[in-house]
Amino acid sequence: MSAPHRPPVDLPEPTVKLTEGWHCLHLYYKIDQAALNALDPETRARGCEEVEHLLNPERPGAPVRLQTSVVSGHKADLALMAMDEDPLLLDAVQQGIRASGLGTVLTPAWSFVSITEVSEYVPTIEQYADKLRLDGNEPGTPAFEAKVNAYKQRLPMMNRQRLMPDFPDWPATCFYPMNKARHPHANWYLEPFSHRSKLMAEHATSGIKFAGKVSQLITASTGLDDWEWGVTLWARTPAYLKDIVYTMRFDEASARYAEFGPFYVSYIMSPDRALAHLQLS
Ligand code: 76R
Repeated sequence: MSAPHRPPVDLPEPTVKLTEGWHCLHLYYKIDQAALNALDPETRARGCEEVEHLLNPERPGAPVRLQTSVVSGHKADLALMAMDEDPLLLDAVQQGIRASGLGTVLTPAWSFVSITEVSEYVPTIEQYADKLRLDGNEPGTPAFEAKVNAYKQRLPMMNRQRLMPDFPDWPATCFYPMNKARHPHANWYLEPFSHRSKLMAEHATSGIKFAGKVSQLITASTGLDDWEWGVTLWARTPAYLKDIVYTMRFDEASARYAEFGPFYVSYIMSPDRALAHLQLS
């Protein structure tokens, strides 16, 4: 008899949870007015209560992040963004909507599945020190050490925000998926790491100029959905959404290599306000 199969020791236990970070689900719904007209008043009232409860981020069993917003334009009416270590808690929101009294009314318009990650282009402490040196900072000086130490202090917090993000308290949000091109004359995946890293550093430098105006969350979806990343932006005011995306079009990482899917702009509201705004409740 052959020996029982033993996995190599460094593999995690089989699980739907991530070894680090969270699952992320963006859901978009359209309202079917004919289905709404067909609901009896009790089902409609019950449906609103059920959906309001389901979307309450404070309810027991809610995903650790749950955001409701109202979409501008005809692509959709209602947008939900949910994150958790357990993908089934995210799916439970989707199934809860479907099974609610408003299940025939809130019809799926689009969805996007992704996970959080720390990008391979986030500089390590050594890479950060190298960059300071290249920028003309003198190693060994108190100023140099202070900068390196500040980055050392900041990095764990920054990585935590990438993997388990807090959502900013801003009213406007935009979501779109993107790829990096694989064309004969612009193939991101054939570029050496050093070149990709240089372009992403330039990209980050242009992004940092929007500190206080826009907050971004890049979630990874290669192998999970039809695009490679999801870009979630939150802005203090909607014009900053336009400003940042326009500005980044000139970064070589975007100008040469980025491909974009549909853009969904939405305004964040509490679930009860969203249902009232959508004239469901
Ligand atoms: O995570 C970090 O903040 C470190 C630097 C950084 C990385 C690694 C960074 C900074 N980004 C990174 C990775 Mn970004 N980002 C986008 C878009 O519309 C477009 O043209 C592109 C969509 C925006 C608006 C944006 C904003 N970024 C990535 C990746 C993953 C690439 C990979 O891993 O291969 C993508 C797809 C992507 C796209 N980026 C920033 C911003 C902003 C505002 C910043 C500065 C954040 C800050 O430090 O304040």
